[in-house]
Amino acid sequence: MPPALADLRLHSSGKVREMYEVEDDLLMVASDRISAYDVVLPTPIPDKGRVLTQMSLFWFETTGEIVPNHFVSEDVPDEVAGRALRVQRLEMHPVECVARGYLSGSGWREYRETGAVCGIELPDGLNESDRLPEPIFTPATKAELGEHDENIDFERAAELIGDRALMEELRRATLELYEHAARHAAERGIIIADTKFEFGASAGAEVVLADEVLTPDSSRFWPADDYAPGRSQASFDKQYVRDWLDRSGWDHTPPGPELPDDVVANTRAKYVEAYERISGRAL
Ligand code: Q0T
Repeated sequence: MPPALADLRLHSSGKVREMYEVEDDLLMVASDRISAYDVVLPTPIPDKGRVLTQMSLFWFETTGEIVPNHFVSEDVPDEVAGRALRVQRLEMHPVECVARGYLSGSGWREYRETGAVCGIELPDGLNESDRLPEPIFTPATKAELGEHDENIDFERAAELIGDRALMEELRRATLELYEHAARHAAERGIIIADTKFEFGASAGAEVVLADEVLTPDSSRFWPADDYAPGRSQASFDKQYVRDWLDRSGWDHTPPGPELPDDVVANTRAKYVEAYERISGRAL
């Protein structure tokens, strides 16, 4: 029988999720909190934690041939049932492993300023949101809470990891996972523009996929039927929230405003739709 959440020690907490210690493992708990413009809003989105957890689980179950992962079981305390996973505790590798198939966010910003992203030279004349000739590996260093991750080149990432062969394995796993997931999602009408992975080492394997994976919180999901390069893209999941916030006049300083019921309901429906389209499972 799993313990009650109140009896577990907090391991770490982020803006929208927490990790607890359970014996030799960790409990990864996703909340219904949502952030927009880097601010956690006061209004939760019902079932968001369950959607993100079940989406990670779908990918853990379907990418085990590409790379082993930290998933152990869904045997979790009743109060977090469906929105928590028991995972293997790993020695984390201190580099954020990002794959990009499209030019957006910090990738677009860096390309505009330098013509390259993380030291990878790209063709001239690319536009915002363009699909790249092939997916690229763009590592970053994890920032302190409140700061943004810093893009670094492969050589700097290898120095931080302290093992070039291991860094090459992390790049290979990152690009294989992204290519597999992006192809799967595209067949279901969702563009995964980019995604961030974290890896760690276990006693048995140097490269184990950790964290939440290929969710709308760790990736950019775009609706394929609205895709048009040359501008920023609608977010599959957060577009109702962003549109409403933009019209609210909020200046992006905390605290954010309470969301109206219709924005909450529409946003919940988009998360559920993303999960059901990608997994083929009902929530
Ligand atoms: C980690 C050991 O703390 C984090 O997020 C805040 C909720 C990120 N983080 C995860 C770990 C993991 C994982 N995942 C693992 N399997 N083993 N540490 C460390 N930081």
